[in-house]
Amino acid sequence: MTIHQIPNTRSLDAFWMPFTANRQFKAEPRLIAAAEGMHYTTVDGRKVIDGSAGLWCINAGHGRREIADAVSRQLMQLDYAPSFQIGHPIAFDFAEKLAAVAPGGLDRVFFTNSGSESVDTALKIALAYHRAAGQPTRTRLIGRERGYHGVGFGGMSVGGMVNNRRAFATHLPGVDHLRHTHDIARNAFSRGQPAHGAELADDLEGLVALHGAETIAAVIVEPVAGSTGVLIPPQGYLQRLRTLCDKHGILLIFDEVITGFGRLGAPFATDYFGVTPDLVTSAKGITNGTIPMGAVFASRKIHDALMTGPTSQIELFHGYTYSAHPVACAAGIATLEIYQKEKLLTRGAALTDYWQDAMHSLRGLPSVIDIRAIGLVAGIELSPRPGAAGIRGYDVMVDCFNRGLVLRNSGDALAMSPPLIVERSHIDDIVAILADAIKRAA
Ligand code: PXG
Ligand code: PLP
Repeated sequence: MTIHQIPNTRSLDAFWMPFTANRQFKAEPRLIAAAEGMHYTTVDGRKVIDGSAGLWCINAGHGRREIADAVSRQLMQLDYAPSFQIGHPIAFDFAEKLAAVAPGGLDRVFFTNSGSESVDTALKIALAYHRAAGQPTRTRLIGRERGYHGVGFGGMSVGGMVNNRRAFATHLPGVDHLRHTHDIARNAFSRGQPAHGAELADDLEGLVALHGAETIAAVIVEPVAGSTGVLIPPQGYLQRLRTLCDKHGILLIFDEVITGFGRLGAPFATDYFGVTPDLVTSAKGITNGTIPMGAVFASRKIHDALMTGPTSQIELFHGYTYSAHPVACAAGIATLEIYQKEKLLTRGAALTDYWQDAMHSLRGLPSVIDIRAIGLVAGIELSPRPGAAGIRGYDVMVDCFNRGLVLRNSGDALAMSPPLIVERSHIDDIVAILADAIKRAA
């Protein structure tokens, strides 16, 4: 299958790669040496278009000088200072700037270092909130099938990706799941939000009837599920979930690690869908992927409920050594400035029709059983080879890499989320390479 063998002189043995088939990769490595704008350069000098914005994180494109300069200045001015009982100004500055673009006005910001940490933080805030608000029996957490919420024990437990769960027998107790909303039989080849499936939100009524509302702390969902192949919420689904959470006193958490910072053509999915949760998790695009960072956005209702008791008391016993790392804050401020100057948080809205048309032009190619796109993200689902689920998707991913395109495959679903600086000509390149690869993998 592979047409391109990378000359490799270094040992690949020591690095145990994350979420990778290590032995397969090391037998035929794909190595990237540099990046600029919309493109990577491989170690052997080939230009490859970045169709997935790194891992959904390089929203302003690669090699942004403004971020590099801000990071370099910050390293020499204040490389590190703690945020436990001592502070540094840039953390407060960055939080204020984030509060100004906060999803749904959730303007209290808790810093983490990744999406997984943001998820575990949000789940813990939800539990602490109910305890502070006099409802300590609300400890149950509800996730959704085919959800991805990172790899911590909390996120894994509420997540619904089977492979991420089954090797690790121990999960949080008291977790339940809504059914996922993916329904090719009714919704294949929908443009934007599919028509059918809002009633799946009523699963929450069933769980309330089963467990009792007084035991349920929070529901966490991705507004658009990314990692499991770009699953777009049916029309009315998120609104219904919000209504049911309100009815039963349950907090709603949107995991916007992927959808945050402009992916849908609005600053956050919260803004795009006009549904405001109680907590929003983010990471990735917050620093344009340059320095690891994440943030949880909380409503004032939640934040203020915890600001009670003696003022000498630590209100939330939670935090990371690197929460609000000054270098990450510097990268984040420079990133927000680029987003604002280049209007990247809403740029996708003007391109979304072109993007939709381009993706839907692949309809009719062999093995393509569904295409779904929203904002600047798309999922293309291929039929599995008989008895070999996921192999066709993997083959297309490798073939694309060899011919100049990076995309992600989740089994036989291909996912694309280009940097938000993408131009029409790049979209044309992406579709051309992808169409060829899909034909070859037929
Ligand atoms: N929540 C969501 C919705 C995510 O998409 C996380 C939490 C965890 O974030 P960290 O920073 O801990 O990885 C994610 C991460 C892929 C892919 O190709 C997706 C993610 C990460 C790596 C690969 O689908 N999403
Ligand atoms: N493990 C040990 C032994 C530690 O001392 C710490 C932090 O002080 C941690 C884990 C947590 O590390 P972090 O704050 O970077 O998440």
